[in-house]
Amino acid sequence: MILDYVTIFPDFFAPLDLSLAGKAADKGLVEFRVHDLRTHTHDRHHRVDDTPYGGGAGMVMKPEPWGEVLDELTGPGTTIVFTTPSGEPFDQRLAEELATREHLVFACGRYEGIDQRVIDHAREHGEVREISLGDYVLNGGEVAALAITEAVVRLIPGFMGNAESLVEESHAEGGLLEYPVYTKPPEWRGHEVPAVLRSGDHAKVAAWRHDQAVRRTAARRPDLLHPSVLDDGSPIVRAVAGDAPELLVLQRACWVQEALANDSLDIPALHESYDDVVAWLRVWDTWVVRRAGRLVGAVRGRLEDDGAWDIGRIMVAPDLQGSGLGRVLLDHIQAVAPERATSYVLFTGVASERNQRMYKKAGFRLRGDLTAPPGAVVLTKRRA
Ligand code: JFE
Repeated sequence: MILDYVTIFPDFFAPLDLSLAGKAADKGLVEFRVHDLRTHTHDRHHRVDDTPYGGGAGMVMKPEPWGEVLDELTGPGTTIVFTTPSGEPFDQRLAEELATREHLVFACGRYEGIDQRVIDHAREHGEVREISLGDYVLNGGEVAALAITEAVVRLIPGFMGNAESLVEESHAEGGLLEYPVYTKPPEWRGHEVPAVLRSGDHAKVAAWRHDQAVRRTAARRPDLLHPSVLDDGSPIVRAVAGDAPELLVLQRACWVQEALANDSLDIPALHESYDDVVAWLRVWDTWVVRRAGRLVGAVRGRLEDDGAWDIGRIMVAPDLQGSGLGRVLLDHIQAVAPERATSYVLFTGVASERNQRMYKKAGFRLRGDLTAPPGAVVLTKRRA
């Protein structure tokens, strides 16, 4: 990949020679080229700016030097990036897209920006992207170009050994911010590493990290959280005995749908009494989600003798079905499976297409070779 930078401050790009991007350049994966816009001026004062048409404060970058530089640098397959506060927001998805390009030209403006005709004209030179680093105002485009470069270059195959791990962790994987991380010593200046991380209980660690990620996300980036998981920061909690009445109501609502979809009333969850629910709550590891105080989702798991983590009773309130909450519950119950669990198993109706689609998407496979109750199918998944 070739990366060109056009600027009136070439010194801004000295960091490109440092460790991160510099290593990629040393490996020949990328080539950085910095160009001083002023070398494309032809007056004694090397002027790159002029007063704005229509009046107003500040200066605007004049088009002629930019025209020359675009003529010189661009060709077929060039993507021209104008960093600007009014561009499309830069994010991990956009970094991944730019990482696929062969040639990026970063046009870094200063003053009040660049004459609009330069951007319009650049479309005749290649693909044009106007990109904002974020909702704040910088003095020019250089810092934004550097940040974009760092995010893009680390995605190039071969960089930092990422060719092996083709699955690059995306920002906010699973829609959550990262959980906090710790290293030695176990106690530092009176602050202790959370005990659960030193417990050796992998299931507990996974559940704790998930909970931390959800709390952080709720506190800092509520926009990332699906409304269905927005309550108080710990959306999925262990069921208590007092949840039984609502669980009974919710499961009846959910399994009436299943009865209709499968044209059968022969479904245990439909016939259970309140006492039945109270009884199974005692022996299944059951988790519930509340939204505004209302129980809107639940799931249960139980370890079988053969090491299978039996997952069941995934239920979502009718108004939230299709919102992704079912998948959140399915992910959660897998994450909290005990260490001894070697596989996951679950049952659903033969005709419950939406359920089956979700389970398959989550890595479960239909098992025609295993016996299921009449009208049901069994799906399993090996534990990673
Ligand atoms: C330029 C400037 C007048 C900005 C209302 C060129 N995310 C992001 N923030 N700031 C930039 C990008 C950026 C990029 C290029 C730039 C800022 N300026 C300064 C002048 C109004 C502005 O925005 C000039």
